[in-house]
Amino acid sequence: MKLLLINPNTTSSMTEAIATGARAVACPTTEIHAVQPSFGPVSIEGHYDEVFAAAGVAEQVRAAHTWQPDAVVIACFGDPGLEAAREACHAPVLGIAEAAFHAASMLSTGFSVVTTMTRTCIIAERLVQRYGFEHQCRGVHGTDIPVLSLEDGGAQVLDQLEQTARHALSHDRSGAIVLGCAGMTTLCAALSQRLGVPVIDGVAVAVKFAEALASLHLFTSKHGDYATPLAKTYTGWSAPLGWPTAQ
Ligand code: 2AL
Repeated sequence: MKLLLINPNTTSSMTEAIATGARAVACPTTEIHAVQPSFGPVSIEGHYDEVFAAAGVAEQVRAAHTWQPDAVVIACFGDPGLEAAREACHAPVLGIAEAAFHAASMLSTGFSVVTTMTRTCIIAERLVQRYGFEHQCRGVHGTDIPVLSLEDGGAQVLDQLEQTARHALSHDRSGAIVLGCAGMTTLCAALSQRLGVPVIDGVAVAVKFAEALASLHLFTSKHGDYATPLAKTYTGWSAPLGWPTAQ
């Protein structure tokens, strides 16, 4: 199968790290095409960043149309542009936060999210509400580790994530940890070993869920609000992103 993996930020080293993590868990027959937007923030750490990241996801979904992916994964914990991508695609589209919440709720009665900047906690909390996981998510915890420090942060980053996760497990009385950033994919195995509880990397579970849905020939419903976007003229810098009549 062909899987389009979108890193919604514009840091190519992060796109590569996410792609490496995704390929490590994917079936040998899964071809992963990892992309990032041509514009937008180098990391997504707030509402303002997220607006441009969502537009970047739309751009990449449009750009990959001719490649005809069998599934799409949006690899940022805010799931930017998820519903827009579902309108634009026939293939299943998965966000890593939504996928991680589903996986965590199958592995424990309650989970905690450990994320990057404390200011992003509200984004995860609102996704918990939107997706209906209020009864399973027992807390969202910021570490104030910037997204781009995850990559080369070394032992200090791992120690800080472990410390926050241990606090979350006891404070929230939760049984599993959801990693709240795609950039944490490389740290999942080490954290899992240290904590001895399920540690869920949304990138990994989204890739496996995507493979499962695609192998069952399931697709995004075009009946109702995920119908293909209306053909429309877009103006200004977004002009190339308007939905054409011939799609
Ligand atoms: C993220 C993420 O997954 N990628 C990014 O740039 N920001 N999420 C986060 N909570 O920091």
